[in-house]
Amino acid sequence: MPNLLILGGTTEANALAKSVADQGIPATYSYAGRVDNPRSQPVPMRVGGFGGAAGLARYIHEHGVSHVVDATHPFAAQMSRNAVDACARAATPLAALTRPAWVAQDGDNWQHVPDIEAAVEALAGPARRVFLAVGRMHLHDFAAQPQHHYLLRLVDDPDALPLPKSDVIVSRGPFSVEEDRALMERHHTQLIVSKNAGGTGARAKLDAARALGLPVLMIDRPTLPKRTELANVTQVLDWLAHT
Ligand code: 3Y8
Ligand code: NAP
Repeated sequence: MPNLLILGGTTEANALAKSVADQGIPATYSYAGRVDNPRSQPVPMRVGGFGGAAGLARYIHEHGVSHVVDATHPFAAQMSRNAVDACARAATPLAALTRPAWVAQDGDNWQHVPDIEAAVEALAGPARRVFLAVGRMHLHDFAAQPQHHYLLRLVDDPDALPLPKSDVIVSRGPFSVEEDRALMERHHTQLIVSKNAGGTGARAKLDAARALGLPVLMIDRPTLPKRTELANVTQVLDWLAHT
């Protein structure tokens, strides 16, 4: 019988957890502990870092983990690198459950930038009303462009904010096009800054931007190490059965 470790924190990880629970496959769902109240799961959860790749390798050994599925967010690059390193050390099968990057469609007005700092540089210039939908962890980077009026969407109430002119919406998503369109109209948004997360949970703001004819500053994904990549839960269950 496998003993699966799911590195979670995404819609896809949640779908996998539901599936393995339904099938009675022993699994543990792992959160980093980034937010106050992470969504509960139908399998046992653990919260917090492992202590680098060495810590993860130790966890795998001590808990008799037979397979690791990295279903973390495409921007959780450090976790993904650690998983590749730890599973190589522990000789434990690893597969990533990923989702394709978003691609611009007719009517989209996207400017691609390679990373967060390039997005900050691209915001140089006269003050605008910017919907900064990149979460909390990188807000301090944008303090380099204090001239804008920012609309911030965060999972938890922030304590201190590094941006002088900002409105905060506390909401964890998944989001809807109608809500995101109304939100941007209410705030007279002129530009959206988004990570290329892919998936369904965060794409509403892009469809709303298209409908409103607004430009998007799209932050491309970090490069990740080579590893087995699977596209859906069925492929993961098949991989589990044959690895
Ligand atoms: C802690 C665990 C589900 C899964 C929900 C997905 C969808 C909604 C869209 C916007 C973009 C953003 C952010 C976002 C999305 C899903 C998914 C996704 C983006 C939770 C969750 C955890 C986190 C961590 C959080 C980060 C932040 C990023 C908010 C749970 C809700 C902006 C990424 O306050 C903080 O410290 C937030 C930190 C990492 C990025 C950042 O840099 O701040 N996610 N998000 C996970 C852990 O502890 O291990 O409670 O579910 C999960 C989800 N967030 O179906 O319910 O699957 O992508 N999460 C981005 O994509 O740009 C919001 O507002 O439009
Ligand atoms: P990260 O920068 O790649 O990871 C930083 C450190 O956080 C890791 O080295 C690890 O600590 C710990 N960590 C990350 N994910 C973990 C997990 N699932 N379980 C246990 N420890 C974890 O990660 P991040 O970008 O901060 O993302 C953190 C969590 O939020 C992940 O679960 C991710 O799926 C979710 N998330 C992130 C984003 C995003 O935009 N980054 C969006 C949606 C959801 P140790 O080195 O101590 O092991």
